[in-house]
This record gives sequence, C-alpha cells and structure tokens, in this order.
Amino acid sequence: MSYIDADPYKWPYNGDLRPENTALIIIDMQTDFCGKGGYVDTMGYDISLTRAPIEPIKALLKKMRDGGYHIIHTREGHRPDLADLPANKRWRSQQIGAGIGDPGPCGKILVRGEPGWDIIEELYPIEGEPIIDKPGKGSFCATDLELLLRTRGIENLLLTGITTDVCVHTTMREANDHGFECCLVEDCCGATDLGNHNAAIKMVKMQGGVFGSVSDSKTLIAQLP
Ligand code: C5J
Repeated sequence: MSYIDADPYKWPYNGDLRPENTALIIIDMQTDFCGKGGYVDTMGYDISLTRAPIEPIKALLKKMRDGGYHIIHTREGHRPDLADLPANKRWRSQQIGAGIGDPGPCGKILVRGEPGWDIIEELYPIEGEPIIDKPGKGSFCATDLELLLRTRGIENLLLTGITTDVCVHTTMREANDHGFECCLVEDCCGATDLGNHNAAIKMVKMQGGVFGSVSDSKTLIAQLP
C-alpha cells in the first residue's frame, strides 16, 4: 500500500497507488491562458498568477515521466469555423474585450491551430502523451477522456494546470462523479484571482474531501512510488 500526504485524507483512499493506475492530468497550459497577448492577458488579468504553476508542474512532470506514470494534457479551444462555440460563451467573452474567435496578438482567440491556443513550450507533450481537445471547461464533456482512462485502467488522477477555479475544478468535479480518485496539486494550479484559487482549494477539502484530496508537488516528488 502506498499513500501520499494530502489534506483532508492521505491519498489515494485505498492505498492502491501505482504508475499503471495513476495519471498526471495537465489542464490547459496554453499560451491563451498564461502567455503574453493570450486570452487571459487580453482580458486584463495578471498572467503571473497563471504562470506560477509552470515550474512546479515541470518538476512533477519530470518525476512522473521518469516513473512511467500516465501523462495526459488538455487544451480548451474551438473549431476554426466556431461550429462548437456556444453563442453565449462567445458573447460573454466579447463583453470583456477578448472575443473567442476574434483576432488577437496570438492569433484567433481559443481557436484550434492558432499559436495562442497551443500548449506552452516548457510543458509541451512528448510522443505517446495524449492531448484531449475540449470545447468546454470540463475535460470529460464532448471528449474521449473517460474512454481513454478506462481503456488504460487508470483510477487515480493528479490534477494540475489552469485555471484552478474553472477548468481544473470542473474537470475534478466531473472525474469525481465518474468514480475516479482525485488529488488536486495545489502549487501546480493557478487562477486569474488569488482569492478564487484559495477558495477553490478550500472547497475540495470540505465534507471529508468532497471531490478528493489536496497535496503539493514537493510532497508528491518525495513520496510517489
Ligand atoms: C477558463 C480555463 N478560465 N482553462 N478556462 O476560461 O480555466
């Protein structure tokens, strides 16, 4: 049995922690969410908050690649013809001056194939690491992520990426409802607002770990079998 120190419970709940049944999920580490001229920058938010997890993720990614764990990346984005972009999502983004599908310094905002939409160089996937392209905030909605996880026998998910309160949380909630055992890696996540990041971490810890547990990269690097 192997456990990681986490809050509010040692993770995973059953101590069955192996490279074969455990995946690192890296959510939306795209230029649009943490790069200069991207979607988050265009909206006027401080990208130092969404860039903060880059180094911790890099360190955890190395440890887990070396250990033979599953690594899965996600990207939020829409088809070039915007056929999968709900009108209300587009309208809301236009209200804050960063219309999804509109041209920006990094190409059309959140559109597949554009420079701003891709994963940042520092964390770019290597061969064999699946990328889940998703049109929404959750990584399970309108994707084949669940099929991929079940096919590989993955039960435990370590959740990292941006933003903590939106795409990471939505994915964690979906994963938990699908029966996956989840752990949010606190310093490997970031939000557009520090208060929201902290609140999102606190929410996970309620009710004995309502969506799973919370740990950090240093603990994982030291304790992952
Ligand atoms: C947002 C995300 N915040 N990746 N997307 O719109 O969290």
